[in-house]
Formats: sequence, C-alpha cells, structure tokens
Amino acid sequence: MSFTETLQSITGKLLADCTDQELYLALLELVRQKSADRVQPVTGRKLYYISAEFLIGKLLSNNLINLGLYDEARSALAAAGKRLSDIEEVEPEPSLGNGGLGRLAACFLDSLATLNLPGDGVGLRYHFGLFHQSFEDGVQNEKPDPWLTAHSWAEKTDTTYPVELAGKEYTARLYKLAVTGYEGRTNTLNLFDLDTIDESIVHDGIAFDKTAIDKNLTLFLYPDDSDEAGRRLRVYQQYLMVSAGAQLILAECAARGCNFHDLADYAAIQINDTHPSMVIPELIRLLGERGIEFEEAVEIVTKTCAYTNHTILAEALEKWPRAYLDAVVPQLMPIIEKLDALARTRTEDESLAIIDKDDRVHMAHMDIHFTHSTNGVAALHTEILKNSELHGFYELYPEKFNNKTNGITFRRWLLECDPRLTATLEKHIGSGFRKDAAELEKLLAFADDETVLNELTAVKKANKEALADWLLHTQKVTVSTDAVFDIQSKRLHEYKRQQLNLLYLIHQYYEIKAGHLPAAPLVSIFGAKAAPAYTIAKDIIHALLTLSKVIAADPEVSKWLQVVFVENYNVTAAEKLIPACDLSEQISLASKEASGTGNMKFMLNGALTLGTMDGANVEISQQVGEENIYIFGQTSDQVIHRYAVGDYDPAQWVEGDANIRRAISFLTGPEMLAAGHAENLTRLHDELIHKDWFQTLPDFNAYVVRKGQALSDYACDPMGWRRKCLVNIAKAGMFSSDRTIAEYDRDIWHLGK
Ligand code: Z2T
Repeated sequence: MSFTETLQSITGKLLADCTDQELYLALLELVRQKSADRVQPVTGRKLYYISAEFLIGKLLSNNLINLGLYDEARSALAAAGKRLSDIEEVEPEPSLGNGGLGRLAACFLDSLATLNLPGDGVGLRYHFGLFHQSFEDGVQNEKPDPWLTAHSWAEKTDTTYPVELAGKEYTARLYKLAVTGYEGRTNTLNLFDLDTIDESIVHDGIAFDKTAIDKNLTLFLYPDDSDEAGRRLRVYQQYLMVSAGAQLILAECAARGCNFHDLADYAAIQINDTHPSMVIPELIRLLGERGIEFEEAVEIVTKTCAYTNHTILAEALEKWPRAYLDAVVPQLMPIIEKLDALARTRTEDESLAIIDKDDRVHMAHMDIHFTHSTNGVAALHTEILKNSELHGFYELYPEKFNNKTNGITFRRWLLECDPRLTATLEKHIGSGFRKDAAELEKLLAFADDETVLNELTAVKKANKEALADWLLHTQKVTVSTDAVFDIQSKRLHEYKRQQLNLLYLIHQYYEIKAGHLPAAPLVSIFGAKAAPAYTIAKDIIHALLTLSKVIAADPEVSKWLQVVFVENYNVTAAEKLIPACDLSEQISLASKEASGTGNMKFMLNGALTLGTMDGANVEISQQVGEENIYIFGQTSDQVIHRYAVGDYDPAQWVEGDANIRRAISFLTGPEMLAAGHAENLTRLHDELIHKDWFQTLPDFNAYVVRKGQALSDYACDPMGWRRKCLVNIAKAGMFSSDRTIAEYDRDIWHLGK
C-alpha cells in the first residue's frame, strides 16, 4: 500500500476531502501503529528516568522524522493539496515543563530510543502544562494551557496503583506515551494521573481550590508554591509520582524475573533534580513490604539510583519542613529518620545531615548519601558543586561525583526546526551527521568556501523572513530582516539577566538620539515566562514591553532599534525563533546558570553567542575558539569571591558611571512613565539601585562594548561573520544529547547489560 492509501484507509475518505483535524488524527494513528512495531524486548538493566517535567513539545513532526515517514507524509499531503505545516497547527503543545530541566528530559528520551537503549520516563500527566502567557496592558496574564484532547498521544491503560496521601488512599492510573527514536527503538513515557481530577474548578486565570486533592492534584505543572497550601500540593504531586513510579518499576522488574534483592541488575533510576527524591525512602518502604530488611534495602536503592543536580541557586534546593512530610507522607518519615541517623554515622559534619536543626528535610542531601552517583550538568557547574556548593559531600564521597554536560536532540533542534540548513549541510557533507553529530565537523573544510558561506547566508535570510511572517501573523509586528536578529529566549529570572539586556537597549536609545549610530540596525527579541508570583521578573517584562512602545513611537530611534517580546514562549515558538537568530544572548551571571541548553540550540542553528563564562558557554567557547564567540564579563571565580566578601554595593556603580546612571534613571523618566506603570517601573528601578542581587552593573560596560563589536563585525565583515557561524555549526557535535546519553550509560547506567 502506498502512503496515501494507508492514510486513506484510516480516514475512510480521499485525503483531499479531509479537514486538517481529520488528517492530524489519521497521522497520529499511523504513527501509533508504526511506533508499536519498533517496541523491543528488554534484557538486562533498564533505565527509569524519573522527572516532574517532560517538556516534549508537539510530537507529530518529530515522530514522523524519527520513523522515517516525514518526506513521504509531506509529499502525499501535498499531492492532495494539503500542507503538513497547517496540520502541525492543529496539534496542541504539551507544555509539561518549566524550561531547561523539562526539555532536557525530553531530549534524553529521544536519544535513549535513538541509541537503542532501554530507557523509559516516569512522570505526571498534568492536565494543563505551564500557563499560557498573554500580555495585557503591558502586563503578563496567565491562563490554563490545555493539551489533552479526545485523541491524545498519551494512551490510557488499565494499570493502576494505590497511593496513600495524608492517610487516604488514592488510585494512580498509568498513561503511556510512545517515544520514538531516530531509526531506533520505541520506548515509553509513563505518566500518572488520578481519574477524579476536575478541570472545572479552575477560575480567574489559573486560580483553583488548593484543598481538594482528589480534584486538583495533577491539574497543573508545579502550582504556585508561594503559599502554604500550594507548597503542600507540590509534595502531594511528588509522592504520587514516586510511589506509583516505584510500584511500576518493581512490577516490571518482577515480571522479568527480579527477586528484588537483585533490583540493581534490572533497573537504573535517574532522579532528575530533587523533585523525585522521595523515591528513595519509598523504594525502601516497598522493599520492606516485600521482606527486605532496612540495611539491605538501603544498599539496593543506593546501587539502583543516581541523582542529577541542576542548580546551585539556594531557593531552588528543596528543603521540606518536616511538618509537611509528617502530614502528607507519614509512612515515609520513619524511614527518612533512619536515613538521617545512618548518614550521621558517616560524618560529624552537621551541615551534611538530612534533617537539620530547624527540622527541615534536605532532599539533595538524601540523594547524595543514598545514591551512587551525583552529577552536575556542565563542566563548570560540576566543579562549583565539588569545590563550593557541595564541597563537604565531595570530601565524603569523591567517587560519587561526576560531570555530564547537557545536550540537545539534533532531530528536533536541527532536522525538524531548520530544514533549510539541514538540506544545505546534507548537500556538502552528506547525511551522516543525522546519526553521528560529530560528522558536522566535515563542514570545517568549507570554512573559506564563499559559495557555501553565501548559501548559509541565504538560509539564514530565509529563516528570518519566515520568522518575520510568523511575527506579523501572530503578533501583528513588522520587523526588518535586514537588521541583526538578537534573541534572548529562556525563562525570566534575575540571574539570567534580561535586565542587563534592558539596560543596554536604553543605553542604545540614548546613543542613537545623540547621533552615535550603531554599526547595524538591531531587532532585539525576547521570549520568556515569569513565574506568576515572581514580582520583579514581571516588572522586567513590563519594562521591556514599555520600552518597546517608547522606541516604536520614536522614528529617530526605531530606524535602528526595535524591541519585540514574543507572547507565550514555548517549544513551538522556540522552533521558529532559533533558526532565525543571528546573535544568541547567554548573559547569565557567571556561576549561576548550571548549563543552559538554549545556548546549544542557537549555536547549532548558526547563531553566534554573546555570553558570559557560565555553564556550558565555557565549553562552547572551548569548542569554537575565542575568535568565534563574544565573551564578556566577570568570571565565576570573581563572582563567587564577590559574594563571599559580601561588599557588593550597586549604588557605587550608579554613582561612579554616568551611562549606568542614565540608563537606570530612564526607567522612571517621563517617557517610560507616560507609556507604562509607575509602580512596576519604580520597583525595578529601586531593586537595581539598592540590591542588584545578580550583579548586572559590574558587567554593564563590558556587555555594551562586546555587543557593539558583534554588531560591527556583522555589518563590516559579512564573510567573516558567516565563517564564524559555520565554525559554530561544525563544532556543535559535542552538544548532541546522543553524546550525553552515551556518557550516562558508560559511567552510570550500563543499560542492557
Ligand atoms: C530548570 O529548568 C533548571 C534547573 C532547575 O533547578 C530547575 C529547572 Cl525547572 C532546580 C535548568 C538550569 O537552570 C539550566 O542551566 C540547565 O541547562 C537545565 O536545567 C538542564 O540541566
């Protein structure tokens, strides 16, 4: 049967007579059948990647590519007068993650299946992903973001497990989502839910009654945790996930012949940050029910589990007040107490205890004591963990610490999102890079080939046109593709320093007004969601939206400068933005961004990085060489030192530097106040002058200079610029998540053995 015939046998009519919705459902069904054919039996160790987030994004095109059906599907549809891109629009995005951590989990599942490794995900089936963002009157507005439709990728199963929360029994139901690999096997993403969830309790945006657990437990990804009821709810979610997950793991292993004493021969469990840490005491509890004594259970669990740390920001390190755990998971507290006592026999250092003197339970501490591996997510991050944040643990267990630099799947972040670049690469270096990312280095042979460089320029131009069309369509903004497309897209957080970019833009506004024109016109594009309760982050969004209006209303400045804030930044938007980017903003305060993965996506798509020596930027810089990246700012050592001394005073920088003073004052000047809200602008102004917790001001001048250099290189030396882009693409191979997963397997998991 031809592809068209197969599809028509599903729809029951001619493709030309189908709506896009019908075609979407038919393709979904086809993918389901084809991916089922690639399920493989498991032998030896199987990985369970347990994570509160899997930011999988839309799946149709990704699955078609991985199953080798994409080109056939596109031409069959085209022959019937249909466009695959229209059908993609029908699919809602499952935004089941906040950002990097969740997207990393999704890339890892893709690479596991591609490398033919047995590895499944375990998580939660949130009914609404991260909120949908819109801007109203220059302010972020949040609404639920539904993705579950009558026919969804996640299929309901008959498998259920009992889970006890606060002394009451609930029933967790398993849903399975097929994870296809590129020319590889099919694995599973296991998502748990309750049958009793009630979506109708959501009101006024994303508010809901936080007490009715049976109705709200899996409604949202990470409900607002700024109040007590919300924080409790997060513990409920975590326990639902780990208890159902642990029961699933034990059931699957038992079915393969495991007697539980030998669990580590059947399962490897990767704990994705501390959100799933309760899986440790839960497994010990379940093994106890199956007749295994505490000491042996601790040994089994330690051998089976490994932990990944994703941040050094103190506010993100989970420490649950014992009272919460007493209330929600009383069955775990005796075990956590025994683990605390056992940990205290290994060290006298009180700061390494699980339960501290204020009765808070440190989840990361439990992970490090009772798993066999702790890894950071970029070389610098792991060094900071070993030398400062977790130094005491490193002294106690040096053998447990290891680095696994993050990666991204090239299927989604090159083949799918940038077909033009993919085709151009293929023409010159063949298609080997699809499977082996290291083959991208073959491109270096063309570094001085003007024909190839011109082709890369044409690809970028076409991608910028496509983004310009999309922006016009979705947000009614017009951008000039002759300008440099400068993009900062990532979660809104002070440590990521969107406010530094903001101060630069204000500085440029003044410079242009004074007749000091930049080397090239700039379109500065932002995409970012702020946590609903994160006031200053929302103020930064407001300031950027207001500045955008002020500049747009000023014809003198708007010839050279435009600020665009993309609404509802998510995976789908990222796939449009990244291929069109010239300059990638990776400007976090050195030491604070554990790795970053957007930096890798932009590089792979031929953007140059303007960044600090932070996270994986350090390794990007090593790969491409310092002449192919724009690095600026304090080093992590300098930052850590400044924090240690504790003498940073932003007021001194404001007093000592007229440009800084001018830029900050503009926030509450007449132009901004006429276009925005005094409350938000004043709060941000005062925060920068009095706190500036992430040291924006010491890096301001270096940033202005480096960005100016980038613009002038772009304008004055187009061939030199494109050569740098080529080197970035060619050197991106090491940031494939296939490499990352191969390293996890080699050092930690040993799958299939
Ligand atoms: C997250 O996305 C990250 C760290 C977190 O720490 C939580 C979330 Cl939701 C608890 C990010 C890091 O900020 C980023 O640097 C890193 O690249 C990403 O995880 C994946 O490791």
